[in-house]
Amino acid sequence: MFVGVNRQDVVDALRSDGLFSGLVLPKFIHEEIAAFVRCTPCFGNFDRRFEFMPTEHAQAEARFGRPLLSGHYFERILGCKAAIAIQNDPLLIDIAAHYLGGQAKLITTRVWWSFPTSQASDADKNLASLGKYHFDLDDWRMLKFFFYLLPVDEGTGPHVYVRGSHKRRALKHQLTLLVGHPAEEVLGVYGEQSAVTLTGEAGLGFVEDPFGFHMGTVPARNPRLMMEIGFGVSPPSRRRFHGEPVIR
Ligand SMILES: O=C(O)CCC(=O)C(=O)O
Repeated sequence: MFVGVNRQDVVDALRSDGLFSGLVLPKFIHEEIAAFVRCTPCFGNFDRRFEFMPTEHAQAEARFGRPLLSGHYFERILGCKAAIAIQNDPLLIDIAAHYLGGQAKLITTRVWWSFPTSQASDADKNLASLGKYHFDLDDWRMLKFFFYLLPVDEGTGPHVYVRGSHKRRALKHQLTLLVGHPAEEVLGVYGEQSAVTLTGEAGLGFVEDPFGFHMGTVPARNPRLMMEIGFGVSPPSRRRFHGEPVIR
C-alpha cells in the first residue's frame, strides 16, 4: 500500500525523533473508509449510550444534552474492507517488528471523529486525549500509526508530537502520575521548536513512539476523522486507555 517508503528510514526517524511523517494512503482506501463512516452511527465520548450519525452531530448534542467531543466506531470499523487492508499491511508490522522487536503485535485499530464543540469539560478532553500533552502507558513499549482520512489544517484539531521527547524525559515528567501536562511546562523542557503540528491532506499517515509527549487538539472549525493502528509487546488486554475493544 505504501509504495516508495523505506522501512529503515522510518525506523531510523523513530529512533532519533520518535516520529516519522510521510506515509500516504491510496486515495481509494481513505475515500472508502470516509464513505463507510459517513453512513455508520458512531458512539460519542467513548460511551455506547450516545449513538448518533456523524452527519447529525449538532442534533445529537441537543438530544443527549451534552457536548460530544468524539465519535468512535469501535468494532464497527471491522465492517470496512479498506480499514482491514491498512491493518493488515505488511509494512506496518515490519516497521513495528524492527522498532519494538520480534514480539511486536497489533493491539488496537480504531477510527474516530473529533468534533468542534464549544463546551467540552476538561474531563471529556482528557478522555479524548485532547488539549494536553501526555504519553501513553498502555504497554511497556508501543508504536502508533495515525492516518488522516479527511484533510486536516490548523482548524481541524491537528495532532501534535514533541520531537525527541520519547528518549529524554525530565525527572518531573518521569515521576508524575498526571495524565495531562500544559504546553508551557512540556515545551519549557524540550523547546518550542520540538513541537511538530501534523497537518496535511486526506490520506496523510505518520507513525510515532507514544512514549514521547503528544496530544490531539480540539477542532476549531471542522471535524477531524482519524484512524489509529497500534502495536505493542504484550498480549491485547480487554480494556486499554481509550476503552475501545481490542480488534484482532
Ligand atoms: O487524537 C489525537 O490526535 C491524539 C490521540 C492520542 O493522544 C493517543 O492515541 O494517545
